[in-house]
Amino acid sequence: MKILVINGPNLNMLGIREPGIYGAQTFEALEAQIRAWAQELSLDVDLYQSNVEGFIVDRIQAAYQKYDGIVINPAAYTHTSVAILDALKAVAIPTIEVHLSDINQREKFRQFSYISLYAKETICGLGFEGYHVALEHFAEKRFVGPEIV
Ligand code: CA2
Repeated sequence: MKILVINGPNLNMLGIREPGIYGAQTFEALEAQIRAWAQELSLDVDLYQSNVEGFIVDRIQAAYQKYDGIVINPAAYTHTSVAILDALKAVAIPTIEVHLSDINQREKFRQFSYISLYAKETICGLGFEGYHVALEHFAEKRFVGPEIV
């Protein structure tokens, strides 16, 4: 099973500032952890990070018919990006949204997610473990096959 993990803007800065919200571990540690979990779960995983909305849209479009699932932390684009929502709908790949922090307990502007309008599930507030839970959902084949929403 092929899974694409996408991380959005500023997540590459993890561990550098705001450890109280996002933890003290680096982005490199997160990517290493995701690769290790994917291997344990026998998932074939590709990782992508970008600070640029259009590049994320391009990567999602390039995933069309090539992946069985997407795990995405769109970071700040969660709250603003109809373009990323539309790209996910266009490729119709089952998607799980992950956030390190619990966006529902933060500022009002973080409490709405465009991506949740498409995602099968949104996992919030578990830190790095949220990506593990998302990968487990795919490994357990909870969401199989494309759907037109
Ligand atoms: O909780 C999450 O995972 C977020 O997607 C993280 C985003 C934020 O905009 C979302 O509302 C929730 C922020 C990404 C990382 O931002 C950093 C800021 C300073 C230092 C390190 C990372």
